[in-house]
Amino acid sequence: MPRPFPIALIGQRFMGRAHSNAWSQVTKFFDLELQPVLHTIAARDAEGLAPFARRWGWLNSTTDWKRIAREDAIELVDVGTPNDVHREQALAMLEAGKHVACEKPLAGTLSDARAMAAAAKKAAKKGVRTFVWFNYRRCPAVALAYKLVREGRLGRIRHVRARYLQDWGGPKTPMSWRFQRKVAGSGAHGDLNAHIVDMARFLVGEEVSEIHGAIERTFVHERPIAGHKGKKGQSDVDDVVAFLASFSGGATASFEATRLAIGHQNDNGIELNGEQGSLRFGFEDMNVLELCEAGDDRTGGWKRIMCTSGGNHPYASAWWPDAHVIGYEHGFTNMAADVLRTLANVAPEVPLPDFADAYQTQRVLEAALLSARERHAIALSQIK
Ligand code: SOE
Repeated sequence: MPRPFPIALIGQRFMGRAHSNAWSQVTKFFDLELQPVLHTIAARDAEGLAPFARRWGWLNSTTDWKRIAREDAIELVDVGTPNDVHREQALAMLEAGKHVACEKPLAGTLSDARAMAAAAKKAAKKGVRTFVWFNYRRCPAVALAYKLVREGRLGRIRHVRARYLQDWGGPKTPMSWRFQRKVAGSGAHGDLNAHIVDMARFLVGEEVSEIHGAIERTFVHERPIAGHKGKKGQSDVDDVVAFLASFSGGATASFEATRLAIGHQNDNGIELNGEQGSLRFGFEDMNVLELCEAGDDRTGGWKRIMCTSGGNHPYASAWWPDAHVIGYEHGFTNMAADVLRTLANVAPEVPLPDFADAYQTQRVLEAALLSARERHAIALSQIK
């Protein structure tokens, strides 16, 4: 019989919904030792809080997130808020001895991320764990790619080509926290390059050693303010950051994140080229992994793997029969399962990023911005 495991969530917008769904669904599909109890939801919007709690099954709600730290029954706190409050909220909960699962990026700034990683290291001495919601690692196709690379199916990795292209950031898109540097820290860079840098590090199994050059650009400098006809606000973050990098084992890498690529709605994609083969993944076809293995055989070429067969593909056995595909939400539920497995000392299907891991991604993001602003290469050894 699973043990009740009271949790709290801070944030009731997009990630509040995605995480509430994951916590409320996970034990319907995974057999786990811990049964999440949706104890408390905290958010600023008092008016929307009670309906949100009712809809998702949160037992309590509050507009004062700090109360959660004082609630002894709560064992894990899920931080689903904008980047500028990740540090304050995570540190408060770690100091209260609670496990913390924080949305990506770890923080909006390197200094905040560094403080979070340090607090996590201290809390770990008391058995407190941290996690970061890099949810795309838990697409079955990405998890399979991880296993294939670990098995050596591609051989040494030579090239990584990663992109995260969206097109919702045009001039008609109203101001939001995502366009304010003081809240988000950066624009498409911290929001989207965070995902593909994490994924590249996760799949290659190495750290980025150098940024050879980068470009940071803002095309849309002002945006309408919703509800205030004719008024505009300043967007002071990047709309695109692209950069070239090397991994410690010598692989070359390219990363591009933009919110202005018309026609690409959520095009999170990566391709790895190794000595023995290549693989490629594109989230807009998220159940498929493509593999091309070297060989002289005339019948070679790209193989299209539908990653939905339980037993063959990670996480697939929790869901539906072959080719009854899953979606964006299921990656979060797969991650909730791995968080609960980890907290019950059961190994997750693929590694879970903690604050220390996510801090390495944050260092790469910072190095890329420095390279763009100073117009020269940056060695990661320069970024502490
Ligand atoms: C940006 O629009 C965004 O919501 C990211 O913040 C998420 O991390 C990504 O999964 C979907 O797009």
